[in-house]
Amino acid sequence: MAKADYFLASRPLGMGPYSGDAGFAKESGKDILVGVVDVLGHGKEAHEVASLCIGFLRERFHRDKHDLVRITRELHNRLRGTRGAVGALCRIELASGSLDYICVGNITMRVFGSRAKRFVPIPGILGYQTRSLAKEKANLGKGDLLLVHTDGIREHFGLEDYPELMGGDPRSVAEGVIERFGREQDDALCFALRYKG
Ligand SMILES: [Mn+2]
Repeated sequence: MAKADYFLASRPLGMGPYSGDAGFAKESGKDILVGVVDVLGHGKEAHEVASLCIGFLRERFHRDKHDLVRITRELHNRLRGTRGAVGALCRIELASGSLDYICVGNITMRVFGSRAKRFVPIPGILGYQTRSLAKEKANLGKGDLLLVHTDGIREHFGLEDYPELMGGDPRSVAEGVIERFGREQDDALCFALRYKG
């Protein structure tokens, strides 16, 4: 049985066609790799930079998925001269629920469940300036829900605002979070992962 279920949902500003938010999630042997970016601004130009980020990350993770600090620094360098982006990278080890992550700038990462946690991002903008980058660690418990979302979604909601969050499958959760808490003035993207232990 799968150790985790996950889904990535997005909704471009004004229903599209271009979004400056982009993400990917990929199972790779014993782990799941996740990347989420929010490029500054909106529209076609932001979308092009977002696609560049995801292309870079996919290719980069294919070569080496362990050194998140190095990958983030390389993405930072790759984005110099562009409008810049904020972003989060995660690697979730399926057997243990161990989560390595780096989150730079205004991206929300939260865990709901037995090990509820709100992660504190490193201040900065990839392509411009970041504080010194460091990988951080957390652990997911059985049944925990990890959310990674952009600032096109209000960050201060709780279980009381969305009680179905803990029982829902990742697709309904990711889509439901955008529907309920998405801001109309921005692109929105939400990754949801349920760890099944
Ligand atoms: Mn945004």
